[in-house]
Amino acid sequence: MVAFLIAGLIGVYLCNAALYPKTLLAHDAASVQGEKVDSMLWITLIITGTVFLITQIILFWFNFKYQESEKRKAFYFPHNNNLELIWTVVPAIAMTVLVVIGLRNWFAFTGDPPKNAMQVEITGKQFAWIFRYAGRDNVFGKKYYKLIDDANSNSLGQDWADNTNFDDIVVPQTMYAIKGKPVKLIINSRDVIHDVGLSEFRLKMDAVPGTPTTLWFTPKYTTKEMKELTSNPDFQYEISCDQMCGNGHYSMKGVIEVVTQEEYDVWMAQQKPNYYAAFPDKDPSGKKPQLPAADSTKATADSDAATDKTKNVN
Ligand SMILES: [Cu+2]
Repeated sequence: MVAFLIAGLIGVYLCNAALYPKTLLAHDAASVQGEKVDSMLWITLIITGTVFLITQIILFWFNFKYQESEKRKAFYFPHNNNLELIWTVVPAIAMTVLVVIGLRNWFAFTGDPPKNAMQVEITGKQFAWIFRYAGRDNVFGKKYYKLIDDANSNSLGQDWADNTNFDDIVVPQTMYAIKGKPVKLIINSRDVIHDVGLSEFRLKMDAVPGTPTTLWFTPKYTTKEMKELTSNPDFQYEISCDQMCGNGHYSMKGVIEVVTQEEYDVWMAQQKPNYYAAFPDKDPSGKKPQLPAADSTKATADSDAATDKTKNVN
């Protein structure tokens, strides 16, 4: 028993030394909110770790010390109210404190973001992510799932009868966020339940068809800074789908590019409203629109088709 105890504790120490650098805890959270998640995790680990060590040491030591012996007779000790009270009340208080801290953070992350927050709509589908920015008017146009039409540059089902849709920008796979600026994600799904998993930011939220969910956070480091912090030149902020959503689940990866305000402005200025992808003849620049790769098959809907579509919508 004593040998098991010592070998076990040494094993725990060695595993921790070998594997800790590979865990996310080896570098700090990349969002302000993530720091609170980390602190909750550490508090939980310290409380449960301390209890684990004390109880395991006592368990193994007592097994050894009080092993069967001819010279000793067992002491009959069936019940003690004080002991029962202590080991019920102390864990109950500890659990309550942990749950209350967790709930407060949950309501903060899923509640209203600060006024200066930007908003990005993120929609999961089998097996990719689609992002939408509200454009100049700051209003997301109406969507309707029956209008989803990948062949005609309408991967989100934007309702073209609603003119707040005309400036909405739709981008596949990679979204842009700004260092130090809160970003609120409005999370949707086109088909099954997905999950926006943001391990570097220490947050995640399910994407549920028909029920938008939200989450907001403030990125602390740009992608470039994270490459240096993690000493990994290929570092990306990854959105991993954290719900088993079908046979392509493993490949459902999105990217968040965190940049400075200036870099963001440059990027945003290059984006074209999705309306022009769906109706190229309405594009004032007259150039062939740059389309998301997934939709590029259809850049050339002629104007008749475009007019028909508007009628259908109406
Ligand atoms: Cu998924």
